[in-house]
Amino acid sequence: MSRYEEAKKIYAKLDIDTDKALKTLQDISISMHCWQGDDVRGFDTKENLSGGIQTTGNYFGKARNYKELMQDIDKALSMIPGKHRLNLHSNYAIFENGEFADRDKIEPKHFKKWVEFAKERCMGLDFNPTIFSHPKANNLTLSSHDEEIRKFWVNHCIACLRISEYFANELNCQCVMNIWIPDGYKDIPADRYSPRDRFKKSLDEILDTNYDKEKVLVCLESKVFGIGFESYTVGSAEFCLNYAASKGIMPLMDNGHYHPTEMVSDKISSMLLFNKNLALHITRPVRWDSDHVILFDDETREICKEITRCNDISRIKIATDYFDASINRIAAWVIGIRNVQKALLYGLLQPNKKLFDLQKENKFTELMLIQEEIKTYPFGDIWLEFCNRNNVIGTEEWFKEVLDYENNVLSKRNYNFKD
Ligand code: RNT
Ligand code: ZN
Repeated sequence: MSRYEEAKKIYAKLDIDTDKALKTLQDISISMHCWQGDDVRGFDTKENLSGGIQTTGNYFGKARNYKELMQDIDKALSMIPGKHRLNLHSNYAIFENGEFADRDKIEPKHFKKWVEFAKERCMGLDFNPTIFSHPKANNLTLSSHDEEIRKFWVNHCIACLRISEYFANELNCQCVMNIWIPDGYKDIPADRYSPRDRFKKSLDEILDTNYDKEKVLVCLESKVFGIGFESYTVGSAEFCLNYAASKGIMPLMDNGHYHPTEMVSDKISSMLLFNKNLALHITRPVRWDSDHVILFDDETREICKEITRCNDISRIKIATDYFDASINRIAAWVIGIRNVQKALLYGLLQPNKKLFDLQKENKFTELMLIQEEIKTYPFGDIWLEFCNRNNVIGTEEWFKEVLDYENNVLSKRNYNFKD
C-alpha cells in the first residue's frame, strides 16, 4: 500500500475524507503577489520604496524588468501546485520605447503584456493602486489637504478601476482591486478627524465613478502603523471596516496590521457574518509588520482552519503579501505560497464535525486532545500526494531547481547601483 493509501486510512478513522480534502484544495486559488520578485520596486520609478514599508537584504538576482519578473514568476509557479492568480501593483505598468505615463494617466494598454501573460497561463489577475514610492506620496495622499495631490491619487485610483475592469473583461473573471494608503503621522497629531474625513471623501469620489461591480471587487486594507507613521494611521481598522460596511465594498485584513496579540484567525468569523466576501493578505509579522515569508506556523494554520470551515470558501479572497530580499526571491515565493496551501490542507483535514460536537458538549479535555493528536497525523503524506497529483516536487528536492536557476539565470543579472 502506498503511503498515501495508508495515511488515508488513518484519517478515515476520524471520518476525514482525504480525497475530498485534496479535491477542495485543488480548487482554491491564491493570488500570488508579484512584488516578492523585485522588492516592491516596480518599473515606473527609481524612487526608493516608501510608505512605511520596508524590504531588507540584498540577495543577488532581483528581477530588473518585466521580462525577468515574468520569467521568475513562471519559475516559482512551476514549483507551486495548483492554479493560481497573479496580484499586480500599478507600478508594474510596462512602458516601452521611451513611453511613460504618470500614475494618474496609466491605461489598460500599459498592462497588455500582463494580460497576455495571464491568458497564456489561464490565470486571473488582481490589482492594486500604488500609493507610495512616488514624489506625490511623500506626505498624505488620498487624505491630503493639498487638493492637487488628493485629486492626483483619486485619479490614480480611477485609472486603476479602468485597468481592473480591463483585466476582468479580458480574462473573463472577477478582479479584486485593493486600496491601501500609507497616510499617517510619526508623532501625535492635533487633528485626527480631518485627514480621515478627506480620505472618506476621496474614496467616495473613486467609488462614484461608473465601474462594473460584478466584475471588479474593490476592497480596502486597514493598518495599525507604519515605519515613520507610528502615532497615527488614517486608514485604521475602524475607519476601513466602517467605510467598507457603509459602501458595501469588501474589507481586507492583512495579518501584519494588528496589535501583536490580536489574531486575524479570530476575526474571520465575525467578518463573514456581516460581509458577503472577505479579502486577506497573508503574511508573517515578526515583532512588527515585517512581511517575512509565510511559514507553516500556528497562526497561518489557524487562519486557514477558519477559511476552510467556511460554507463557501470562494467568499474569501486569499492573497499573499510579503517581501524578503535576504534570501533567494523565487524560493521565498515558493516556500510562502506552499505554506499557505499546506495550512489550507491542514484545515481541510480537521475532523470539524467531531470537534464542533465536543465543543457543544463542553468536552474540552477531548477537544484539546484531538486537536493536539491530529498535529502528528501523517499529514506530510497527504501533502506529497497533492504535489504528485499536480506534477510538482513534493519534498525539499524542489530547491535543486532553484539552485540551477540561480546558477544559470539569476547570477547573470548585473546591477549598477542605480538599478
Ligand atoms: C502595506 C500593505 C500593502 C502592501 C502592498 C505592497 O503594509 O500590507 O498591502 O504590502 O500593497
Ligand atoms: Zn497587505
